[in-house]
Amino acid sequence: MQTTIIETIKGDITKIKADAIVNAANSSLLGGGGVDGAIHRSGGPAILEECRKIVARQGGCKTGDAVITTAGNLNANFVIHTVGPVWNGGKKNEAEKLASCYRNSIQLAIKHNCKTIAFPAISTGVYGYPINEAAGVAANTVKDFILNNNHLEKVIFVCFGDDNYGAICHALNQPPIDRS
Ligand code: AR6
Repeated sequence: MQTTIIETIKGDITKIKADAIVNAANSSLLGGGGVDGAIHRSGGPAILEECRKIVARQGGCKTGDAVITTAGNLNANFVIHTVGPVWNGGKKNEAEKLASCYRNSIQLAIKHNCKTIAFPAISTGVYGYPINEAAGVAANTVKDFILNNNHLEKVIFVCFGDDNYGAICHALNQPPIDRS
């Protein structure tokens, strides 16, 4: 049985080559700051155009859900837009909602025959999810998923900063690599 590789890198997700890259969007799907802004800026207007069509059809995207669009000019075939939970102290099902983001994004990628998917650290920016807790949810959810599913070749965690990178390496039990 083929096994899925989990790779952790420090960098900008808009530069990553993967079948699908994931966007930490908001429920309006109409763009924002952070990684969302970066993806729309680099990918160009085709992404927003498709987001608008999805909004017209289904009225946005709920927390924990995911939708898929073209990746426009990016080095990917698709952008999967998922909406992470806003951190609210941890007692509002934030962990379950964050886990749903990872699961639903992977399921959507597989449905579209993707073999590689790249994730940013969903919810850890504007939405305020503590970095270590978020890394634990991300690592465990992806590990659980690929234990019972062999459709993906590679899952890439793309960390913008050292803190996120260290947290995800720790959560995955992978030694951090210093490429500086
Ligand atoms: N590549 C990889 N990671 C990035 C990049 C990048 N180019 N830019 C930022 N990050 P955030 P959220 C990291 O705030 O917390 C938006 O306005 C960043 O360092 O982008 O889920 C949306 O429209 C952080 O670790 O997303 C929503 O309104 C992580 O990506 C809201 O923010 C997520 O930070 C969503 O908030």
